[in-house]
Amino acid sequence: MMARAVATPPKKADAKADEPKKEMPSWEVKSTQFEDGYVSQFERGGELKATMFRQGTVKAFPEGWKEEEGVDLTLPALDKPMALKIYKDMQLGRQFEDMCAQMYYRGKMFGFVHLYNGQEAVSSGCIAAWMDKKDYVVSTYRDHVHALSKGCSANAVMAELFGKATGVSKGMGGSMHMFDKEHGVLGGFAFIGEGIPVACGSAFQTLYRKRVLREESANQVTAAFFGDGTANNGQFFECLNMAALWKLPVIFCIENNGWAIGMAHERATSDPVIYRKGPAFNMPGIQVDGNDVLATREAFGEACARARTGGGPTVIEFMTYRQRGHSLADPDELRDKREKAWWAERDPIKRFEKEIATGSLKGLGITKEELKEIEKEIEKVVEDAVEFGENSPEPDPSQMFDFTFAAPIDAAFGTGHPRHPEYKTSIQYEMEQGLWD
Ligand SMILES: Cc1ncc(C[n+]2csc(CCOP(=O)(O)OP(=O)(O)O)c2C)c(N)n1
Ligand SMILES: [Mg+2]
Repeated sequence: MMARAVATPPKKADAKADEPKKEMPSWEVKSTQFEDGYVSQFERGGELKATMFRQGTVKAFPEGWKEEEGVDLTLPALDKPMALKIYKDMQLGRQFEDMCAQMYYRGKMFGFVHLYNGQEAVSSGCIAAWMDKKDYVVSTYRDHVHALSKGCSANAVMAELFGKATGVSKGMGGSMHMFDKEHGVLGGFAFIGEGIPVACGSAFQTLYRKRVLREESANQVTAAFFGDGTANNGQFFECLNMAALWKLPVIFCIENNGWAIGMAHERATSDPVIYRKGPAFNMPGIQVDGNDVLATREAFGEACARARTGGGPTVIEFMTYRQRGHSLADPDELRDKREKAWWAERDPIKRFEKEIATGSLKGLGITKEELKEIEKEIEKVVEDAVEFGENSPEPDPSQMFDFTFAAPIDAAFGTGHPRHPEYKTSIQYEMEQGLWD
């Protein structure tokens, strides 16, 4: 047998001992604004890494795309009742989240809390404008406002945040796990991308009921909301493939707020333009100004009409921005101040108010007083929600295991170890030991 030659590794330490240590140049974010767009540029050591344009609505279709027969994408015009409904929903989203921040810093909420400030035009222009109780929404950890737009009461969402038995998830989910069967909220999911296959499953059951069980009423739409960072996750691509293959009534709603915690979208994504991933998988892709509720309403309305009438899925990329840190535990010191200021000027609620007062909705005759009244009404709704949450009972500890999926596996693993692989047994052990007293 031949002896294998073993190379002696060079003595690196000796060879490089005299070399000065190289500092990695840090990234610098440069933000430039244009009349109709915005560019983020990332420089490292003088080298330009990436740029990104933000613009109005753009649509991309697969080559030779033809809508399915019978698909009608004509939308009803935005009338006064709908405009007021959307405005009310945006006010609720904003004021609810502001109150959450106050409650969190007063120690009324536990764990991570991710707020939606700045992105209201997405939830309101999509869910509040077009979805019924019978439709389905899948969300992320940034889920309070999606649940509110879908019809969950502010009381039940606030109580959930307080960990109370009257919460949407009986106080056992908390901020990141809003779930409400009655209102078709299929969950806030904390693991990013986790909700996307759930949305496809939900859309598949609608299709199955329609095509196989021949249920006339089965025309529900499922919308999955998730972020730009999540759009790099493999589950997204598998789901795009299956959704297009089976023409599922699902809408992939990417809320591109430019950041995944502290990672700029452009730095993490080979092609940062997300809507183009729609046609790559044989479905339409739309990019829309996510801070303009009129634009979000139109884009989602069209996708919804397509899904309800058998035309299949759509990808929508909403260009938006979160006005607060990633979560309430994030001091938000990474993002360029000029970038924040640029987006603050484009606040979706202020923009909608302007549109109503002097813009394209002037003709609806909505007065400043009407808007003020709504704002006041919502203040009361949110204050009442806090009172309701505070006065609600804690969940009964005896219910602790009633809503878990896993069956006890004591027989297989034995008991008595605090790190028992089965959650229930582990908790039971801790309780027996008095660790919960
Ligand atoms: C599977 C998984 N990996 C990593 C994380 C950690 N994580 C939490 S939020 C987040 C960034 C998500 O960013 P984005 O999808 O853009 O959503 P945004 O917070 O901007 O709404 C990451 C990586 C996670 N929750 N789940
Ligand atoms: Mg993001």
